[in-house]
Amino acid sequence: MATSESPRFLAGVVEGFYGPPWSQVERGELFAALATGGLNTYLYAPKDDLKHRTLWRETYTAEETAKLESLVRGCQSRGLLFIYALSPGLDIRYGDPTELARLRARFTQMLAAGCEHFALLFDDIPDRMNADDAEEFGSFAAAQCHVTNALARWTRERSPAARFLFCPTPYCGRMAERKLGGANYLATIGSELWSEIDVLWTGPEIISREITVPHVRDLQRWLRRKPILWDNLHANDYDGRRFYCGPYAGRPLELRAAVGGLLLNPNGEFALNFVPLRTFAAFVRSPGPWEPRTAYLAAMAEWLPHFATVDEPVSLEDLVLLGDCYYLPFEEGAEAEVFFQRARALIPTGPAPEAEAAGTFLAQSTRLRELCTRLTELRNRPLFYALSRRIWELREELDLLERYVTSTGAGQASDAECRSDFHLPATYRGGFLPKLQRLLAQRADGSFTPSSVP
Ligand code: GDL
Repeated sequence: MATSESPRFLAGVVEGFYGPPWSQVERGELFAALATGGLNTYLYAPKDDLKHRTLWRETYTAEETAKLESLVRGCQSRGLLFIYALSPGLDIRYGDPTELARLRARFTQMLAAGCEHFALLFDDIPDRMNADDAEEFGSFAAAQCHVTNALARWTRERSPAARFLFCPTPYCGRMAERKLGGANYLATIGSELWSEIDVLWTGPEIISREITVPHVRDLQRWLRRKPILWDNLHANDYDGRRFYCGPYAGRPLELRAAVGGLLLNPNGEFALNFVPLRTFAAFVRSPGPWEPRTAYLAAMAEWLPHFATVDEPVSLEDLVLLGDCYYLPFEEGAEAEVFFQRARALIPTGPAPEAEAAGTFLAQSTRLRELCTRLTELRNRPLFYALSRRIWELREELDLLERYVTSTGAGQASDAECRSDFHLPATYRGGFLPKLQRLLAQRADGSFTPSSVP
């Protein structure tokens, strides 16, 4: 079997985000991209697939099994590891043997579908057990080890080459510091979880700007094994307005030797993951040095052919400008940052800005706004549908800023007012959610305060 010579280092993608899971077609495209990029793993863990979490006890129908079987085959035919994950943590009774039987029933179905590798995930679950479990196991970590060890041993007997992964309840540095899962959680995992089982970890934070070698080494001391990174750098399920097409960044190349694997949990919209995947694959294989921006520009050039429109082609310069507006969670791309600073300098209440500065801003804004309009004519409709809501909003904001700068800028009366018939109260930035968002402002240190403009 293609996957029996399992490479130890796992590098690939975890479909582990909230929201609509990827389609079979998208997963097929993913497997092709993983193989092309020299990656070797796909971890199946779609949060909002009902049978992955909420209905974990139910077995699959014949139709569902057939779909999963075709995914397993799709991976195996390309030499990729298909790892099947189940998340029973919302309501499992850890000490109840019938619960273990249910987990085994699901894994039996997957073994029959040809799957060899498995995972149990305990992220994002209530941080408590029922009274019986508390009495039997004493700690949350011990209860999870009991179930995971039993299932992993059972799996190994049936699939000798099986890799088995475990996601702890505190799965990042901040959660561990806050003692999520109880005192000594990670130490208990280190000593009680079977040493053959790998542990997933997202870094110092859920979304980690940087992941350093010392951070991972420190964790390794607790876990008594190298963690496998579940990297949420490009995940966008926590903010429907954003997506990330910036490069894999904030991780040194040396990290590769300090971890047991690297799995990227990217944008929920499959079509938006071209650059994240390309740059991630390049990072995994890079002989060094690693220059994220260079990798980004190279991947953007490769992405460009996907932007054929019915009419005027999109230029690489325009695509980079757009990509820079949706770069990474903690930074804009260079061109978007310059654009923003320019816009900001034009908005303050002070003296009218220089005509030249306004002119530069207006030219760039028009370019970006017109690009957003041109993208409605993309031939690749899945790509456009993934972009459309975000770039619609971007276009609206650019349009307003241009009107503002034109009506209040150089040569206009000092009390000139800006009004727009296209940006009317309640329809523009309207609705319940923005109203709620205006109630509290977040300070730079992360704390919240009542907003001055409710
Ligand atoms: C999480 C979830 C993940 C989600 C991500 C980003 C892990 C282990 N779990 O906490 O499903 O996509 O944040 O929102 O990362």
